[in-house]
Amino acid sequence: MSVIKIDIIGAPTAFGQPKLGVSLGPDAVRLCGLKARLTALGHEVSDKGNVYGKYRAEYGNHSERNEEGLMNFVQVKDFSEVLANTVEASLNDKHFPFIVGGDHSLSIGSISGITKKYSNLGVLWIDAHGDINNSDTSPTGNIHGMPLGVLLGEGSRRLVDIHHEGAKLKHENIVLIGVRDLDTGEKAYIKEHGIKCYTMSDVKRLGLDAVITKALKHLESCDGIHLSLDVDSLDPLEIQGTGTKVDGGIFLSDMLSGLNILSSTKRLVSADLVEVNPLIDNCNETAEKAVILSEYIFGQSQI
Ligand code: HAR
Ligand code: MN
Ligand code: MN
Ligand code: MN
Repeated sequence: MSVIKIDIIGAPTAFGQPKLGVSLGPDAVRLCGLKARLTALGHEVSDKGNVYGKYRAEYGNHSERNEEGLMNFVQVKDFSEVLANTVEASLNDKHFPFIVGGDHSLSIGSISGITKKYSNLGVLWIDAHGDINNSDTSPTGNIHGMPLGVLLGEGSRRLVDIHHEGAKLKHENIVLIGVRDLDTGEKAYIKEHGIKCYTMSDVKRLGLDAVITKALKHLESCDGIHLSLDVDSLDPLEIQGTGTKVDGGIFLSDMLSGLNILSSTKRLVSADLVEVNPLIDNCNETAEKAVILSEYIFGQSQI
């Protein structure tokens, strides 16, 4: 197995959603031995610590809505800029940025950093949700429901232009997997732009292995692949510690098999692992499972 120079980047933001505790996700995952367990696979792992902007989610959510209807806009924008710089620096060192969250709004920052280097980036978005709202379609104003929308150049200009101007991703370079809770505006947007989307029904019908294989084929011409893995893609029977659980998800054993296929292609250049919230968990089990997911992202296999 080839050695990967992994930078663990803690992204303790909670400003993209209203629940307390998701900013503690990176440390909850560290406590389960993330660095040691990835090192044990033979990789060179460096823990870069947590990224902080001007605001600390641990001191409470502000829950301020701006004139575009965006919650905690100032905090999310600030955090995204800092995270994008950190991620870009990691890629400049020729390392693999592994961003551990934190709520899913962090992908605005991580992917903005990555696309400075990979201009034709492919993204596998594994999630119960589409996260493809924008300031016009969002029913909540919570930015963790909008990262893909923002990265595609939709909605608030000030979010879209984070780190470098304009859209960071192309519609044809995104594949959604495991979705089962889409808002009306998201469904319309996905249809209108022909975005590749494997819903939970597709995953049940085809199997996750086949879905991942098809997704990789779809992203064949991309210059790199980023995995954005929301733990709420997993079934709530197995994952308690996350803020927006949706029944009927992917089971851990299936996910590990799918990740195994993904990691063996060696096309991944970066990854986010998001929405671990230890305050609504059962004895840190979700963080433990997040570490198991991480092991498979980086090439653990059953033999
Ligand atoms: N679609 C809803 C919204 O936009 C809920 C989004 C929930 N998102 C996450 N991330 N948990 O996937 O508000
Ligand atoms: Mn180095
Ligand atoms: Mn998400
Ligand atoms: Mn989700």
